[in-house]
Amino acid sequence: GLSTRPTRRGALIVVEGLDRAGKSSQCEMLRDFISKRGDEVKYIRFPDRTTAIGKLIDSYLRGSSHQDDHSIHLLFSANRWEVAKSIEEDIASGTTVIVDRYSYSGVVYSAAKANPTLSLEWAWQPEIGLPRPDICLFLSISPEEAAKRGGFGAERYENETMQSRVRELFRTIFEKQQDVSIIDAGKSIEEVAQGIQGAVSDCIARLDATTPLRK
Ligand code: T5A
Ligand code: NA
Repeated sequence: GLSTRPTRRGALIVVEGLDRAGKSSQCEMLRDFISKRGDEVKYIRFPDRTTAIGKLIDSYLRGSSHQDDHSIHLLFSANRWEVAKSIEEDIASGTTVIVDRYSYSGVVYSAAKANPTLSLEWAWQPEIGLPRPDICLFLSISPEEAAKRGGFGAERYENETMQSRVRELFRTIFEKQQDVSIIDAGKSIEEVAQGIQGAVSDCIARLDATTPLRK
């Protein structure tokens, strides 16, 4: 008919992984891949350092300001909530949204601090109700491979202690999590992209207009 309503909603695709796993490079390639299929697509990333909340996070990550562990955790979460509605609207109108880091980074980096009152369970609470990804691609890389991609930068969390705790916690949560594709991110950029494209194509093929976006 003449309806402009899409026959299929967009997909919510999350890319997660350790520092230097290649998330941003792969998100850009995935955006081009989906666009070439003829689908509408958007690429967003967290933290979004451009908003008022994002500026507080940016200052904290650069080491220019201090925040209580719980407080910064809630700011990272709030930084997702402030765009949750627009993600839902995009998905409903047929646009696929690729998200570079999401709740999984949120809970893992905070819980990795080993603060006795900041457990994984505590960290999950403010994430409950956010749009849930249709697929999460976890880019897995060994510390040796990651090290080949350059040394740590100056930002908070870019040190061996944090990174090894983060690696352990990602493993813990992704063992129990469904809808996660673990991708060997130690391969060439092209090989990694192909693995991601296969997993995403399968996911999109399973979606239609009646598949609800979960929370
Ligand atoms: N954080 C984040 C929280 O604590 N809570 C939260 O809720 C959230 C959302 C900033 C920090 O915030 C924390 C986590 C982080 O510590 P960020 O801004 O996303 O998060 O981090 P970035 O520093 O931007 O990203 P990464 O360092 O993690 O890098 P990427 O995106 O994984 O990797 P990318 O694509 O930039 O590639 C890195 C280098 O490797 C090369 C690239 O060319 C590049 O030089 N490369 C490859 N080389 C060889 N083979 C391949 N397959 C390669 N793929 C990429
Ligand atoms: Na990145």
